[in-house]
Formats: sequence, C-alpha cells, structure tokens
Amino acid sequence: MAQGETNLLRLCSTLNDKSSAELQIKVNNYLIQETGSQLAFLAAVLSETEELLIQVLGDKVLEEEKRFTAKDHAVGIPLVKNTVVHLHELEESDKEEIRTLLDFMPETFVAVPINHANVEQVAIIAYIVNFVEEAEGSVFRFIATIRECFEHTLGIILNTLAYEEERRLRIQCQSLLTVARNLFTHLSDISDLLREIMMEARKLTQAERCSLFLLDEERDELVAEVFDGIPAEPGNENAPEVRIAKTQGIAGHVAMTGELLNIHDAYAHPLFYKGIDENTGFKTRNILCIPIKNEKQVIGVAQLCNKINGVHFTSFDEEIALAFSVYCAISIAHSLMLKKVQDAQSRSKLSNELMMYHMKVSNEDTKKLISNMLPVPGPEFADFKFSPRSLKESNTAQTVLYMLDDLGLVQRWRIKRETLARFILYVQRGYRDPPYHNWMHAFSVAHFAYLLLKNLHLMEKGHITELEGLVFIVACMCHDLDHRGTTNSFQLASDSVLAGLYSSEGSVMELTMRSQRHHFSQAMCILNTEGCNIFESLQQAEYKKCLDLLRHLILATDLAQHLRIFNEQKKLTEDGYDSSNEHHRGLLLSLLMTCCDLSDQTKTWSISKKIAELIYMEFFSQGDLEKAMGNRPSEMMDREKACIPFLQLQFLNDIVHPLFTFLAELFPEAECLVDALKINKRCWETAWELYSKRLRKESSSMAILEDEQLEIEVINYIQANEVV
Ligand code: Q2T
Ligand code: ZN
Repeated sequence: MAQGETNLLRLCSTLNDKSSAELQIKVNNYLIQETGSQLAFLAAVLSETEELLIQVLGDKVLEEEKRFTAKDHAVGIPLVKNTVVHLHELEESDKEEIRTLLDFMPETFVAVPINHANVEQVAIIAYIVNFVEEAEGSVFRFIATIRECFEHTLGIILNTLAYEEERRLRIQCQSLLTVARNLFTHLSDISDLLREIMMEARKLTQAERCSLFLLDEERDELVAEVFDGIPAEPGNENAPEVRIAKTQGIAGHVAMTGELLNIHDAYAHPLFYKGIDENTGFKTRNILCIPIKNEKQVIGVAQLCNKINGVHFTSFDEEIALAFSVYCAISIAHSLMLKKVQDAQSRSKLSNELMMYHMKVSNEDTKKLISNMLPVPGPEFADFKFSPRSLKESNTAQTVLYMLDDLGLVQRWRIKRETLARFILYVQRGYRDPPYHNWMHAFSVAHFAYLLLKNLHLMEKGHITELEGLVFIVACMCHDLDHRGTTNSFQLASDSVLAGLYSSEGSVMELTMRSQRHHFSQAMCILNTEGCNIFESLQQAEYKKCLDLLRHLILATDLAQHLRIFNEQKKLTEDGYDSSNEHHRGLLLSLLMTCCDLSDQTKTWSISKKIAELIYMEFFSQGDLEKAMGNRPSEMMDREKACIPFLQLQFLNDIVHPLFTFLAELFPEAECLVDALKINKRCWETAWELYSKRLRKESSSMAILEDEQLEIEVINYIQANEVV
C-alpha cells in the first residue's frame, strides 16, 4: 500500500470526535502533510443562506467563527464559479482580503470546491496555502489528494456540522423559552418588563449595554424610559425619559425601515451620534440594533452596544436577537393592554363608588327603617290572592324586612338588622322609574317568592335549603336592578354602554343576557358597599355558593335563558324532582324565579290589565325611540300596530301558562294559580273579541284598556263564572 493511502486510512480511523473543529484540525493537518503546505483550511457552504463558514485555520480554532456571503468575498469565488481557483487568478482586492483573513500574504494558494456525494452542489471548499511546486503538475496532484481525502471524510464532516447546528438551535430555542417565561411573568409593570427585556437581550447576545425605545405614535418619537447599563445617578432613580425623533440616528433608522442594523464600527457609521459618548465617557465600538415589531408595525427598537469578548456582533447574535424581539413585541403589547384594562377597571370602580356615594343611604334612614313599627300584616298577606302592589311604596322596605323575619331567615343566617335594612334601602334606590321595571315590580316579585316559600313549605319539606331560600328572595329583589325600561336588543341597536359591557363574557349565545349580567353586577356593587353585606356572617364556602346562586337566579329571569332550559324543566316535572340533586334544585329555583317574575298574571283581572298598561307604556316608549332613530320597531313595541289583547293572550299561552302548569305538577298546592291564570286568559279573549269589533274606530292601541264597554262585558263574564 502506498504511503499516501496508509496516511489517509489512518486519518479516517481517527475521525471519531464529536466536534467539527477537532475533525477539521485533523483533516487540515493531513492536507498540510500530504501537500507540504504551510496552511490548510476549510469553508463549509451553508446551503440555506449561501454563506461560507470558517471555524478553523490549520490547527488554530478561531476565537470567533467567520461567515462570508459567497457572492461578495474572495473565499467564495470557487463556489460561484464552481471551479478550482488559483492565487494568480485573483484580483488585487481579493488578494488583500485573503491577506486579512490569514494575516499574511500567501505565495501560493489553491481553493478546491468539493461537491456533495452524487449531487452537483458544492458542500465545502478546501484551501491550501504556500505549498511548494517541486515539479511540473504537482498542483494537480495536490488537488487530486484533496479530492480523494474528502471522498472519505466529507460525510462525517458534514454530519458533525449538521449535528452542531441542531444542537446550537436547540440550546437557543431553550434559552428563548426560558426568556419568554421570564418576560411573561413581568407583564404587570411595563418598566419592570422593559428592564427585564434589556437584561435578557444583553445576556443572549453578550452585549455590554442595551437601550430600549418604544414608539410614541402620537408624537412620532422614540422614548426610552429606562436606560440599562448607565448607572442611575444617586438620588435620581426616576431619571427623565429620553426622547428622540422617530427618524433620528441608528434607532430611528431601524424604526423607520423595520430592518435590523449590525454595525461593526460605530464611529465609522454615518448615522452614529458621538454626542452621548462624549457626555458619558462610554466608548461605543459596535452596535446591534433590532426592530421590535408586532404583525403590522414597529412598536419599538432595542439597541445593543459593544459585544463582550468579540470584535462585533455576529450573525448568530442577529438571529437570536430577532427571535427574541418577537417575544418582546408580544409581551410589551400584552403589558400595555393589561395596563389599559386595569385603568379601565379602576375608572369603572371609581364611577361605581361615585354612584354609591350619590345613592347614599344615611344612617338615619337605616335606623328609621329598623325602629319603625308597621302593624303586623294579617293572614291575607301570605295568601296567593294577596296583591303586594296594593301596599304603599313607602312601606315596602319594611315589608321586605318583615318577610325575611317571618321566614326565620334573619335569625338563621345571623344577618345584622342594620345591615339588612341598609341593603334593602340601597336595592330600592338601585331601581329607576320606568313604568313597569321599577322597584314595585321587584318588590312584588320578592313577595311572590315569600308566598311560594310559605305556601309550598319549600324549606320545611327540604325541597330547597335554607340558604337557597334566602338567596331566592334576595335574587327576586335584585333581579332587575338599574333596568332602563328597554330590551336587550334595543340596547344593542342603540349602541349603549351596557351593550358593550360584558361583551367579553360568555359566547355569542349569551348575547341576550347582558342586561341580566348588569343586574347581577349592580347587586354585587351594593353587597360590596360598606355596611351592606348581608352575607358577611357566612362561612367562606357558603358565601361563594351564595353568590354563585345569586348570579344563577338573576340570569334565570332572562326570557331567552328560560326558553333554553324549558325542556329540562319539562323533563323534571315528568321524571320527578329529587331534592338531593343539586342540578334539580337549580332547575326548580330557576322555575320559581320565572314564576315570581310573571306572578302578576296570577292575580285579579284588574291587576293583569293594569300590568299590561304599564308594560305597554314601557314597550311603546321604546318603540317611539326606535322610530326616532330611524328603525322599525317590532309590532309589540309599535303603538300604532300592537293589538294588546292578542299579544297578552299569546304571552299567557306561550310563556306564563306552561310555567305555572309545571309548578302545579310539582306542587299541587299551586293549582289555584293556574286557575287564576285561566280566568285572566278568558278575560283577555273577551277583550280581543271586542277589540276586533272596534278595530276601525280606535286610534290608539292602548284605548281598549280604558274602554267602559270592555269593563262591563268582562265583569259579566267573571260574575257568571264565580259560581264555578
Ligand atoms: C320567563 C321570565 C321572563 C321575564 O322577563 C320579562 C322581560 N320583559 C317583560 C318579562 C316581561 C313581562 N312581564 N310581564 C309581561 C307581560 C304582561 N307581557 N311581560 C311580557 C314580555 C313579553 C311580551 C309581553 C309581556 C316578551 N317580550 C318582551 C319584549 O321583548 C321581546 C319579548
Ligand atoms: Zn322582572
């Protein structure tokens, strides 16, 4: 075997290193030995970027690997031409470049492109320098030696390089993830976050300093609130923010173009401003300036100065800084958003406080309510036939107090009388004064809850718990708090504040529930007002249950919500009610809430008629508003079109009657309510007949309710039926 072949075999048998640098040293030494050169080295071709990578010269590992774009550098010529290149083919400027790389001017030089196995694509370039041409054609022999060498070693060199690149990417990825986790825990304070970003950026790229600018779009300026690395002057931690024009200097250039700048020699760069160095005594050598972009635009610029242990920032630094800047953009955007949300929350809290301040219930009012003595209501007060609307409004607060007392709930839950009195007064004041959805509505709904609890013995028989009993009445009192006398859809159409609020909660399906959420939120506001928390004596677990139930029950009075659970309630009446099942209790309580809400219809005809008048006053003023806004109101809201008796019959048949039928199926004692409903339905039918006869004569749809003839005919009907 020839000596050369033995040497090559020996080389191959030693190529078992993990690091490509060590492999290259061995290969370089082999080439030096076989060609009698002074120096040999390799450049790997990075196919993705068309860059050349040089890590080792001879047996010296470079402190910092060198990267060249193949197109504009002398070392890349063999790749561009895809041929062997000799020193004498190079131009003077190319020779000069080679000299800079090697630190000396070579006498002889050959660069040999080596293709990937079986592919016409250059994988690496091998260079030998200062060999001795003993005889004619010895260069060709050297080239053949080089080619032969790589036939056997190219695979392992490329694999090792690829492995190192993968490992580098993995480590970079890991460190970026750590950084991201770190950043996302600093969202609550933007200057905290910015400081953290600058620290991480310096660590990742090994920079002496980092400054961070955010774009102030209103003023077209870049603002640096905190400068990292510049020692804070003693006693002046809140150094004034630094502002520069959006177009000024290196940072400005990067902000405008959105492109990264890697400046190797700061003082030689036309955009560099020496002023700051002159003032601070800091010497800027090189700069890496990166844009921080969200999907659309530049939101800031990070400027890194002076690579530690290096001549300038490398393309690795560029790569990692750009990847890092993505996390910066996300975390900065989130931090700013969080700040906005928190500000909005504070404003909302403030305006709530203002509202509570103006609603303020004085201690005298509270005391008066506790000490006032109304005569104890007679037994008729607890009868299904009793109409709470017959009470004077000025006595209603005290009546609520009485009802809760009478049910034993004040004692059972250790509610302070003063707190309870104050709470009731706040709730009363929390209602506005539309024709129907006012405090008298809330009060009569709460009274019906009292009737159900008492007459169906819901707590005594264990159908619901005592806590549920308490929350049931409270929910009734609060269920329409701050009602504006308009429907959900009107508020959406009129773009009201309420429609926008609660939009982030829940899905599209719950689009209709926003006013209900507002009623609940108002109830919470009152509970959270000083001296109003009637649930304060509850244990934590009970307290939470209680608020969850309050919310659930207020939401249950939404008509759409009722229709949603209607079938489940139907199934409940068919399958039987199981009070040990929490879901069953929830369904029952929802049913009870809606019964209370519509309980006016189980009273006398005169009340049913009066309620229709109030309801349609409210509906028609909404209709008028809709017309004024240039929209067409629904027929029910249109005073020129609505046929009240027809609409009432429809409402009683479709909504009210099925509800109370369920109730009577679960509790036979409630049968009398269905009977009362049936009478009212018959009355509305009588009214409809009359309405149909008068149709052409009437100008307003409300007039029918004031018609004397109607009154007489209906009374005749009732008298005829009283014997039944
Ligand atoms: C299942 C409980 C639903 C309680 O919610 C409401 C909301 N708005 C009005 C109930 C009522 C209500 N209370 N009494 C009546 C009467 C006598 N007639 N109503 C009515 C509600 C409607 C129609 C006639 C009523 C239903 N529309 C109200 C406006 O928006 C479309 C539905
Ligand atoms: Zn209501």
